[in-house]
Amino acid sequence: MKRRLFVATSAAVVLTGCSNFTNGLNENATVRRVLSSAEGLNHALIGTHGMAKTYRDSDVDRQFRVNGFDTPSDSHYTSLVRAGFAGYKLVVDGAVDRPQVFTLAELHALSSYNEVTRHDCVEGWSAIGKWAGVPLGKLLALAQPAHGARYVIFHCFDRASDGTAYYESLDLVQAAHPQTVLALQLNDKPLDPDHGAPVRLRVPTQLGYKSAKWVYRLEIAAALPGKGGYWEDQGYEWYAGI
Ligand SMILES: Nc1nc2c(c(=O)[nH]1)N[C@H]1C(S)=C(S)[C@@H](COP(=O)(O)O)O[C@H]1N2
Ligand SMILES: [Mo]
Repeated sequence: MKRRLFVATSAAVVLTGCSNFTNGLNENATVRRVLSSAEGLNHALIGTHGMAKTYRDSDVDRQFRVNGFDTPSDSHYTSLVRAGFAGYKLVVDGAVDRPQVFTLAELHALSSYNEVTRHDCVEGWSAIGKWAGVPLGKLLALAQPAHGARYVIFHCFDRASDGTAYYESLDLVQAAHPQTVLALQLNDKPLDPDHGAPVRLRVPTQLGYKSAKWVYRLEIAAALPGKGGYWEDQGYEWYAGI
């Protein structure tokens, strides 16, 4: 942790002139302000500059394990599945200047990411998959985070057996990482319900639980609710970098 904080501090100096951010998020004044200030972000800058290793198509694992809570079985989700997610909408709201609502077709039109990366679960298994989808930075640039915005909170359809909803969060720096995507496809096929259909977060620079499945809302906020995620609220690390 000490080493990470040290690297974070030195990375902040480089960050202002970083040319890696070509996804448009830089054009937003608020995001630029957040990106150019290490204040309060600490470790997040490491993930921003480090790229997750990419693999060849031939490295893809034929079986990609399903993990976590059960696939939602409530009538809302199952009727979305039956309709091929025609009624699905992704809401981007909260501390933004331009709240957005995207249909699945609109998200597909924005899709530009396609990479083979490894998913690492904290429980000790990994799987290599080919992920395609929308760089999260693109959506944030459209929504324009408001002054004071710091985080993206991912709200999910599924719940623990006690009724607690699964959620996750990233700060705006990690959200703008070029490998942070809202995935629509795994291994050249639309996500199946078990892997988070129709839209899931995919963050290859962080542990598996950060990659929230079944996402229906991105809430931009100045502060985190609780510790920033379902598992974080049980004591797991928030940043969880690999
Ligand atoms: N909504 C939601 N997202 C989730 C989980 C979950 O239970 N609910 N589990 C997480 C964990 S611990 C892992 S390892 C991955 C598993 O993704 P997979 O089922 O596609 O392999 O999803 C993550 N995202
Ligand atoms: Mo996991």
